[in-house]
Amino acid sequence: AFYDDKIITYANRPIRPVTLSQLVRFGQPPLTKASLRECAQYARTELPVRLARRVRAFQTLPFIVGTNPYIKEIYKLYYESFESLEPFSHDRTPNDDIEYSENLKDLVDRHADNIPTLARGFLECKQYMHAQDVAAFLDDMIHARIGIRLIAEQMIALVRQEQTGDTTDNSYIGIIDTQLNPAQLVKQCSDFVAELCEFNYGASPETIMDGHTDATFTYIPVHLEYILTELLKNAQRATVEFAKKRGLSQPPPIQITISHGQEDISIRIRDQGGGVAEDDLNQVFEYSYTTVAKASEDEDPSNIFTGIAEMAMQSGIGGPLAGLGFGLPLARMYARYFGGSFTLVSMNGYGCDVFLKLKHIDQSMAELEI
Ligand code: W6P
Repeated sequence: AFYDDKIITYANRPIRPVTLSQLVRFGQPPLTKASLRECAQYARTELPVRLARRVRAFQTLPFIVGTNPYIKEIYKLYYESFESLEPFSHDRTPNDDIEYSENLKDLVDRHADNIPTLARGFLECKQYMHAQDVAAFLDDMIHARIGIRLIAEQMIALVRQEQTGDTTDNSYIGIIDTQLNPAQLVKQCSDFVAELCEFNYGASPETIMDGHTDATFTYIPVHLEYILTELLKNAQRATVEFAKKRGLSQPPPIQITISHGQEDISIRIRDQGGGVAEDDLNQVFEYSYTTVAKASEDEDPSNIFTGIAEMAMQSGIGGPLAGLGFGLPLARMYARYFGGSFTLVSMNGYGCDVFLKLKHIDQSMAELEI
């Protein structure tokens, strides 16, 4: 096809990593034509490169895997997205930001279910690929997807900001919050998870918070929201199940400590859910695409995993993946995306500590290659 050569050309161009501070600078109020132009110019040249690289990644899969309907569907989606966005990279002085932004919205929507679809595809191709190769492909794909969506959504948000003339003194710059209060988001996420936990188990643990609960930093709320929801879901579920097993009338509380340091914001989530056996510790971060693919077929309403996934989907939080075997690897990928980390420490027979560390934006962390 006509676009095959173009895809090779674009895919061979280097990625230009985006930094949080760059994204913030683009949208620094007052939003000027020039800064919108700068962001648009970056998106217009960068997205085709990133999409072309995704197309190429699919082309490296074993031939038979590429014939799988689910895999092929996502491959075609990337190919078509490249075709629809590539023309926008040519104009030197484009005046079609609104049309471009509509295209990006379409891209974001159409790619919404990529990961469960890919999971389904790879499940059917198990006999043709090693699990490590699938995991490497998924790591690369999911990492790239985060970046593509970040650039697209920032552009969409800035165009909307310009359209609505919204220059109110809110703390948002596009999809970035310059005054994100982690304690507040922890509260919001733990209330949400507790409700689902209550619904599935008839009980939920209390959340106790201490440390620097007034701290604020610059971050992407939807990323932190995803990470926290995922971690809290695991912590609450383990706590309630372990309390039942021990015949406790009340599940013990989850303790959360927030600290605001020179370079990072740290969040420690401490549960008394019995901990994770040594042999299972590594597995916690492995893609379990079996569960993702299966969940939509046979949903067990008594299972908090599927229950939460279903409700999270309806409320728009977490998406269709929540708690389905992709949850923790994805949460860790979000944490690492801008140089953060999270570590799970098990106190066997008692509970788990999760240490989440996120860099302040002023350290100008760039998205990291994996
Ligand atoms: C557990 C297992 C787990 C995973 C992630 C976060 C917290 C917890 N607690 O027992």
